[in-house]
Amino acid sequence: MPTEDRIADVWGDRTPYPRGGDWPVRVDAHLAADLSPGEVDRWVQTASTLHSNGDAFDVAVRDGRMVGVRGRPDDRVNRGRLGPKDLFGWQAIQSPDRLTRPLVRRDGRLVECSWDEAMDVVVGRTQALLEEQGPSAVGFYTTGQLFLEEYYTLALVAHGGIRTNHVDGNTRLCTATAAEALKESFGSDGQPGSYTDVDHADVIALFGHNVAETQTVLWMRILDRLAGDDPPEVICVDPRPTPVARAATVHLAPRPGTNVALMNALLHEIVANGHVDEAWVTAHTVGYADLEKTVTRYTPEVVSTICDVRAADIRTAARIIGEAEALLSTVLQGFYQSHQATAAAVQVNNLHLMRGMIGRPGCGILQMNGQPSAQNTRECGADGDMAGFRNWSNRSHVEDLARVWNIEPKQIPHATPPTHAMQIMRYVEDGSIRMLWVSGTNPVVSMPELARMRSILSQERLFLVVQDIFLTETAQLADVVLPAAAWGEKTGAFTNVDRTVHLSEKAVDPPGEARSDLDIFVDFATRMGLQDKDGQPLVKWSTAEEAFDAWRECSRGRPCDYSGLSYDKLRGGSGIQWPCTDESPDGTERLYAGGTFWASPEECETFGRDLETGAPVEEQEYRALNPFGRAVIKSSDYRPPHEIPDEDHPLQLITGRTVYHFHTRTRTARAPELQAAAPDVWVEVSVTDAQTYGLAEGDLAEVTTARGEVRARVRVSGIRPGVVFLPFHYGYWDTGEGWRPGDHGRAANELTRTDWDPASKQPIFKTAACAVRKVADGDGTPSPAPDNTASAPVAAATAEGVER
Ligand SMILES: Nc1nc2c(c(=O)[nH]1)N[C@H]1C(S)=C(S)[C@@H](COP(=O)(O)OP(=O)(O)OC[C@H]3O[C@@H](n4cnc5c(=O)[nH]c(N)nc54)[C@H](O)[C@@H]3O)O[C@H]1N2
Ligand SMILES: Nc1nc2c(c(=O)[nH]1)N[C@H]1C(S)=C(S)[C@@H](COP(=O)(O)OP(=O)(O)OC[C@H]3O[C@@H](n4cnc5c(=O)[nH]c(N)nc54)[C@H](O)[C@@H]3O)O[C@H]1N2
Ligand SMILES: [Mo]
Repeated sequence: MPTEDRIADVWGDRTPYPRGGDWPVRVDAHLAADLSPGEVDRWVQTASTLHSNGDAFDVAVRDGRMVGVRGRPDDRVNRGRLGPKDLFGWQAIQSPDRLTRPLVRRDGRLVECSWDEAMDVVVGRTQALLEEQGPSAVGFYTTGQLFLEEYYTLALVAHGGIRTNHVDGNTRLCTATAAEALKESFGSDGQPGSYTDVDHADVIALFGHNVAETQTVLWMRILDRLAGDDPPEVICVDPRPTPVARAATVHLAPRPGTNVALMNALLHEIVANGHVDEAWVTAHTVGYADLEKTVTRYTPEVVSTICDVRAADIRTAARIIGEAEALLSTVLQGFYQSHQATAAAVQVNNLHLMRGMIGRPGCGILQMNGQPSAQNTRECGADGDMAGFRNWSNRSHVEDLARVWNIEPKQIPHATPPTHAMQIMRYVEDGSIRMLWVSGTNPVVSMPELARMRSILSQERLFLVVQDIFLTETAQLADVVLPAAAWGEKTGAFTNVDRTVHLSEKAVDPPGEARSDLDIFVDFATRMGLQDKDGQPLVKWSTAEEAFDAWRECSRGRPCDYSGLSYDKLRGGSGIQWPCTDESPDGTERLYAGGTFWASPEECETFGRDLETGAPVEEQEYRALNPFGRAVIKSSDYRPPHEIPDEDHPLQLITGRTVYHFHTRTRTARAPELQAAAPDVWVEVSVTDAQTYGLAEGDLAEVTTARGEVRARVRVSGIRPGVVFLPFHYGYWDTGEGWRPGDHGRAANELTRTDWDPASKQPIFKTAACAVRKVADGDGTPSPAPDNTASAPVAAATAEGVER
């Protein structure tokens, strides 16, 4: 099919395959208009940085410019397939409005300057603050979108050089819960499963995960199984009629924020139906007795009233899961961005542990990541974790990292837990963090409660450094803006959801004076004169490959062991899954194949937390659980969402994504095909609520919470009654006007609240109480919402017979 049609036909043609079969190759490609493959100078190997799936492809280069992309048929992740953002998103990199020179604020305005001037200002301010207040004055807020080498360098500079523990990533908003849930159950971060589990599963359950729009190629794999012999049953848990819900055998559409109750009912049924693998549970886990007791109360009838889901549907889903021979589960933001995020995600792990379904073909758990390199932020410790999944509370782990970095253990701050992003912002607000260095994230659009974010980040007393490829909403508030080289303009490695490591090579030069994030961090370390304990430079590398090799050593012997990988090995062929060592030179398909976990007190990444309060578990308490090599089953009672509807705000607001845009759209809005497919914000309401509030398709509505208002045109969709959905992609830069106090915004985060899950500290983007009212009639045209996705108009959905 012509590539242009891949905007309308997101998933392309089917290549069916049977259970246990090999997923066929299908090579997707897109070349700039009027170019033929023969006119391409060279193809350069890379993978997608517009989601977490790790789709491998080559970039076409002609006359020093990117001119297209082509999927890599040999790669284990995508076998040549690409999604719409992969096919069209690269164009943004060559947008004429890229940042090309550093900027500093003079007399209130950002003006261009040289790198020397910019770095002098940054270094001067850092040194002054260290002298005046010490490391606690300095914070770093990074991303899940740089390369592994960049995070590892940043983690070393921040933890080992500046010695602050105010270090986190936007992964806090994204996959902090994935990490926490894996640590709680298995002792360490690291995805147990593999994408090849799709090939073998007879049941695939998706919990709060719209994979069809957010990892389109993984969904193509599932669609191809559904079109082949012996297809799997699909269970979908989502309050919206997503494409996943439409393909599901059972769609459970719970009230937002009731996931733990629903999970407990499923677990209750697994127990009641005798579907627990008791021998496996006894041999490989601790804590089951508690869970059995906790779930007794959660009968389908009781939970049916909490979640507003039919008891019969819960029973059907539980029976399908209980009778599965090979269950694959995925979990994402519908679970993670909620008040009981970790508690809910852990119950999915428990489902697998109770059924002994882990570590064998088809029996995968994917506590999904979202961003392309979120996994690396966590592995390298740029999110505040200790590099290599080491344990902050384990003295010998701190000593071991100090050995790798050649510094004294006491130089690595570890007396208090690392500061999470929401707390970093709080410290900035109260003035104790006086310098914040933001790299690769746009918090003025993506963090909760934007009025508060704007006031925090525009304070006079704050020294704000923003390192980005565009002059974003956040960069506009900075004191210094550092222009970064983007993906395609620099080399580095990164790791997808199923631990597949890809190399991304430099294809073209960065614009103007833009430099890679790696160069910038190394330059900062050099100018600061950061040293190890022998007076040698703390950062001992300058190229990406040297940084990668240093990381291999840091990861050696840890769960995320990269010691057997090298750039050479990652060139050509397929990406490779860690752990990759001398003993497993081709990588490792599944973790925990032998039912032994990274959970012994000596090895584990954390002793865990109380899921309800977030209080850390002490080492003695953890030892008493006796998890030596055994997984930990942690149960949890359901608690209602923190903000529940009332008279003034009778509806529930959830927020999320559409297939065509990536986050704050700095890249997708600059790709014409993607921007045209979803040009502006909309709000989804149910037929019932449309009637109650007198709303019709295309009307202009105002959505209000206790934090603010957003105006958007109405899409009447199949969303469950009582729930309103806003995409969070739309900030203000391409509306041509900046934000002014009193403006009605269009960013969903004007409405969300400053609140988080106690265990993972991930903010709650998916439950708020809101009101909706009509502001003006529509002009007879439909809202700008896409018609072929979760936001499909209810009429179209009915015409296809796919009504909820
Ligand atoms: N097209 C596209 N793809 C992306 C991204 C993007 O911006 N655009 N971003 C990437 C990133 S960083 C991430 S983290 C992932 C996110 O990927 P997803 O988690 O799949 O995306 P979301 O739309 O945030 O949320 C998923 C679903 O959660 C449902 N939901 C809301 N509240 C609840 C609830 O209380 N319970 C349950 N069970 N479900 C609920 C929503 O209806 C929504 O369909 O996507 C990645 N891929
Ligand atoms: N309401 C609501 N809010 C949400 C969510 C939600 O579902 N609902 N989801 C949350 C989630 S899961 C996420 S991941 C966040 C995402 O939130 P953000 O991280 O703020 O979103 P992005 O737009 O991806 O921002 C990445 C920035 O990095 C820049 N960039 C790209 N490449 C490079 C590079 O190589 N170097 C540097 N230095 N910069 C680069 C881009 O231009 C962009 O400004 O949003 C969160 N916020
Ligand atoms: Mo994310």
